[in-house]
Amino acid sequence: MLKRVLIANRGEIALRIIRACRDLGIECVCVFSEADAEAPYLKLADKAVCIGPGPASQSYLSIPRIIAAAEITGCDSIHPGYGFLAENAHFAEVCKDSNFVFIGPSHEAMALLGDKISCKQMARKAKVPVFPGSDGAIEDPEEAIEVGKKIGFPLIVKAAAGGGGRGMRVVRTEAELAPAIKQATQEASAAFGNGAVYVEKFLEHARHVEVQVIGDSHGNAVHLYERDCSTQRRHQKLIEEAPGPGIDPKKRDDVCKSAARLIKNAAYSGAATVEFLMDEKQNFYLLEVNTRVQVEHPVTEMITGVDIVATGIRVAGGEPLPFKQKDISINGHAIECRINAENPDRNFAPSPGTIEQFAAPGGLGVRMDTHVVPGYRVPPTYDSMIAKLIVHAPTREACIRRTKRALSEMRIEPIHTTIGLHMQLMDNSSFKKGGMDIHFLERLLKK
Ligand code: MV4
Repeated sequence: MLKRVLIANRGEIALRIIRACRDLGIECVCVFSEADAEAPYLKLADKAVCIGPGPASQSYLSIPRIIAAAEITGCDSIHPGYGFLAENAHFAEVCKDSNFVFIGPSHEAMALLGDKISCKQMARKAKVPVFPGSDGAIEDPEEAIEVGKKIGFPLIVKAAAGGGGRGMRVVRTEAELAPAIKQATQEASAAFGNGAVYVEKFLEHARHVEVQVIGDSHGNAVHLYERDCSTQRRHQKLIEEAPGPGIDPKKRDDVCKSAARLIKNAAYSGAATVEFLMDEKQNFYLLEVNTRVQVEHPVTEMITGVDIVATGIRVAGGEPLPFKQKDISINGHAIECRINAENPDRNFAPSPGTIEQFAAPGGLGVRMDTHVVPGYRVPPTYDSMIAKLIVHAPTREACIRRTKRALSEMRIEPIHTTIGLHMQLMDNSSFKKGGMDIHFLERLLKK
């Protein structure tokens, strides 16, 4: 059992982890940068330690400073949250070598699944559907041309070390293929220090369906059903929901079991998300595995009743999963709206500043995960997400109505936010029908 967790993150997810530690009766220490020195959630931790100046490279991304903070405060474990160092296998290894439990997978499992080429190989072995394409890394553009001849265009070139939309290139003709591979290789070497690239069939119209999974160190792996995250702009999700609207129960079973099989085969411990693209016929193909707790984990918590963050902490401490697959079922529907300090009318330009008026919605089925309080100053230094509204109801229709009700109760002023856009989306006919694909929001914003 873990006794004291160092929280190596900030904002709403730091608060989410503080709450999980409190619920488990575990102590927690939160790090902070000079830009977050006044943040109110720090008072809710047992202790808070300043680890450096605002820029993340000198604070939340500094491995020596975080390890030093854990040592000084007598922590036995480190929770990375999401973003920053959460998917850095070197950091996970340094934690272990410094005798701290990393709350997440082993660095080996993280590296295996974090590399998209080895992840795809693992998936093939586990009989998880992947896009047709090159067997592994492309050594010579000729190989990719052969793939193109065999499976046809369009293709997509992806970097093994990429992810979340970074290091990708769509190729529509054979002539474009060799230059695209050359460029992608150069960019990937410069950006990730790993120039390995691969090609696969490019799917034009698809939904983003991802499966929440969790494993323990005793070989157990359970899925917590899927989320639909198709409503996104430039790879930034805006709305997530669970379960995925319109997914056939047979397909659901198939995609969720595939995800659980993959992490079981990888001997994975902790929470993970297995991302898929799903076409109109509900065929699905693996995209990548996120080896961390995700921003949108609350919608899954609402429909399953599982505390994903607390469970991740318990399995990191060596406990077996406290539930079996048969104990997990879907109850109702949940929608998450990301509230960002951005101006949708100015191309989503960041809108930092002091929040003078702040009113959070409430009532049955309404959850706000936020570190914001009245008078909070949103620093310009970090990600613009300031709150997540999570709404639960018996059906999707009731959930949309309740989300509108909650959005209408919410007040965040005078900064610009995405609240108005969410209100518009809840009234959008395509959204109401559940007919979104990954290009839906960008199409809508062009109009
Ligand atoms: C694809 C794809 C189409 N075909 N792979 C983008 C993020 C990264 N996780 C993978 N991505 C994509 N991979 C094949 N074979 C389309 C995308 C994609 C996308 C995926 C999920 C959510 C939004 C997206 C937006 C544009 C492209």
